[in-house]
Amino acid sequence: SSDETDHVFRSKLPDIPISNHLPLHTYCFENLSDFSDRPCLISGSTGKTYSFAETHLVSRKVAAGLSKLGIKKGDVIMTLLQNCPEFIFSFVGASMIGAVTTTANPFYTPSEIFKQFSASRAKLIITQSQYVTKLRDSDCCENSKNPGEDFVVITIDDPPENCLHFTVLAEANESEMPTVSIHPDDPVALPFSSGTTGLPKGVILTHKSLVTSVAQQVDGENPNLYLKQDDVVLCVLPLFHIFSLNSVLLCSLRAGSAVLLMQKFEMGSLLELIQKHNISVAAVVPPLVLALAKNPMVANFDLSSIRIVLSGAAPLGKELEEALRNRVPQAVLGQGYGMTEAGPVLSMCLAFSKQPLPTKSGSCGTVVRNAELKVIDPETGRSLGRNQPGEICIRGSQIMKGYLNDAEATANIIDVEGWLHTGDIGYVDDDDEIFIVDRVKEIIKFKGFQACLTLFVPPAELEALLVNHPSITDAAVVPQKDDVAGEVPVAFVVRSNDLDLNEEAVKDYVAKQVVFYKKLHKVFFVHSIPKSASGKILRKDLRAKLATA
Ligand code: AYL
Repeated sequence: SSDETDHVFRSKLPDIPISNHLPLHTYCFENLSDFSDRPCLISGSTGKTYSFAETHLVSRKVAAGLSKLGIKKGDVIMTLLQNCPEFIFSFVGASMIGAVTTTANPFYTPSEIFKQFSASRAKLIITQSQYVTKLRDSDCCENSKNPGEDFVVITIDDPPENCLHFTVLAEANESEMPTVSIHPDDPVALPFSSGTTGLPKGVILTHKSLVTSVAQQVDGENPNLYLKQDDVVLCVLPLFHIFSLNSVLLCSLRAGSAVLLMQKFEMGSLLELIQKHNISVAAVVPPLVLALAKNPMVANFDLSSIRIVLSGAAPLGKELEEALRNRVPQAVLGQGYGMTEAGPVLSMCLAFSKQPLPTKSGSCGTVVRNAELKVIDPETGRSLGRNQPGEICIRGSQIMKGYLNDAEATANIIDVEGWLHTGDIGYVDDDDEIFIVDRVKEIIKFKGFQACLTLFVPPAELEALLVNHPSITDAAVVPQKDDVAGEVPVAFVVRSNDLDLNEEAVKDYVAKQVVFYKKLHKVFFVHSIPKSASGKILRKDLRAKLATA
């Protein structure tokens, strides 16, 4: 289909000039002098506060410290951290010297961490002492390297043997920070995502992508997501995930709002912190909305400071939205829709803008400004008009540069005209609002309450583990509906001869190697896995089988 015949949807807000020639850190701190003494980072657990000037200074020190440890432009560092001020100093500090941060999930098992570490070729890890054992775990057979010897490990608390303390970075001399020239197309962040198919892959987000995405949200006369200097923005979703990193942290830095950091989710402390710090903007995910709507404890707290609740990362049902409205009647409730590869934000609720527009419950917003969105027929690729569901595609300077070292996967998701194909099925209504109704991608989404996020389970990753088992010849993993988690992974397994291999043994085998939310909930033994002529697993058939089982 040619551009002329495409139905392209745009924001209702006019395009704005975007300073995406600037490096990300320069852009984020561009207006620093307007609010240098205001609170920037507040630690929820200790109450310790860093002003914008302090945040900027410590980040420069970390930049100098990283450089002293040999980190150069283009090098990758890995954070394996819960939310904490050091996360921000590390990310921004790395950006300042043109280095790239790959953000890893500390709940991951040693082998999952090792896969990300080696795929990203990280040179240094910043973590907490409790996770250092994961880096030297002998269960992780591929890992013949030793932390502290073969790569630098820095901990933000008491360093175990061979590790350095974060002060080597935070107390470095900022005047020794090298000057590097950064190109807008240079990478700055490398989150991992499995996209629409296959194994987790590094998503290359450049300075230009992230500056564009943040500007699409908070810049302009009438910002789509209007954050003010006196806002206190809740940061309980993990910063290793792009939702929190972009829409909470980077947007707040740019706008001059304070970020209230919670290391991990706990209902009682969350409610206390909302009340104590007058949290005004809360970025949440549906499982957290459920907790806020249903937990009886909530009634004992004053939540009247909240003016915006931004839900994202998974569908938020109308009923749940209504239930939350009863708890925070003064707040504007709405959604953002994002995908790591898309930079990440595709659409945002227009009731969050400075001059708010009316919006509908259940919508995940309107496409962000300075971007184009279309909906295509997944079979023919033809673009569709309003109210017709199809695959959502997005184009603009915010989308990823591509997958790390995977030109084929990149070409499969970004077409020659620059459209990124999301694998989400949705439609745009008469008022430009986007509704997501389904997914065509193979990915399983687990609503992980403990991790306070909705988390991806890449079926291909579990299938690779399963066929690695000596008694398994073939396997397929698909989602099964679950009341609590939304979806959980279940496996169809073909045994070789060993009929002793039972369901429990297969579950245990997988459970030992993966983070909790990737564990198999059921195993069905079958004689063969249905496949297409080209060898692709017919996931639809297996899902249908489950539905009737
Ligand atoms: P990833 N409603 C339904 N599904 C959603 C929504 C939503 N509001 N948001 C995300 N998804 C699904 O890479 C969808 O299938 O990034 C999408 O392709 O972990 C997939 O999640 C992407 O998952 C924001 C608001 C970021 C949301 C995000 C989401 C990032 C999730 C910034 O401001």
